[in-house]
Amino acid sequence: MSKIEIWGRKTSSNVQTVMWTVAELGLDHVRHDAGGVFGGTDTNEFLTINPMGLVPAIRDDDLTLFESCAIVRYLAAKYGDESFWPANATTRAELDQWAEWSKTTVSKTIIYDVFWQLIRTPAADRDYESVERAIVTLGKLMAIAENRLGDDDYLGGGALSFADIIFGHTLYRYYTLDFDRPVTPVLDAYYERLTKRSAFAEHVMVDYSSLKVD
Ligand SMILES: N[C@@H](CCC(=O)N[C@@H](CS)C(=O)NCC(=O)O)C(=O)O
Repeated sequence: MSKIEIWGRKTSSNVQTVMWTVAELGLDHVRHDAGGVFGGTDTNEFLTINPMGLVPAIRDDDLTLFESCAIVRYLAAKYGDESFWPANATTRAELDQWAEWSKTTVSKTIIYDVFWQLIRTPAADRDYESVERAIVTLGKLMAIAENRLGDDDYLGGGALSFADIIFGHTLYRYYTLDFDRPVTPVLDAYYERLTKRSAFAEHVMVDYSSLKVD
């Protein structure tokens, strides 16, 4: 099997989902810096792989893919064990609903409504009222996660799955951005558990100060 090629800068949260996955699954891979200051996403060669000109994108043998969560699901289905990607359709769907909720709802709120405003938008252009509203929404979403996790170590119970990757990677930004968070002891413990995983520490806990604009 040849190395899986991954295009994307390590500061991108969407790239981080893919990097965290390949590391958890122990897959032989190489990452090419692309996007942001590295550029390289507007070449004909790259646009053939991802017509959106965004990172991440991957090549695994003859297959090329874009869209971070499609990549995570593909890698999980091909290389993951039973706990990471359950074969049973019902068990997997129960996990996938949390993955989909994380991508469409949690990520949208953390990354686009809060992170983008506070880190990637010049101070003069920030809409602090909309950020405040998004932080309130985020509190409600995290209360849902708190309730879901309950006594479980991970979204699937005792072991990490693809759903934890799609949900958990957003927590590094959630816990490191400067705003007041509601009291969520279960979620705090879950995040703490993730930070103890070497793959999470290496690929998700990536300093994003280089992205900050004043
Ligand atoms: N829905 C896509 C979004 C991809 C996306 O927006 N990528 C951002 C980085 S997080 C990007 O490529 N931005 C332009 C750049 O970095 O040059 C996915 O999940 O992969």
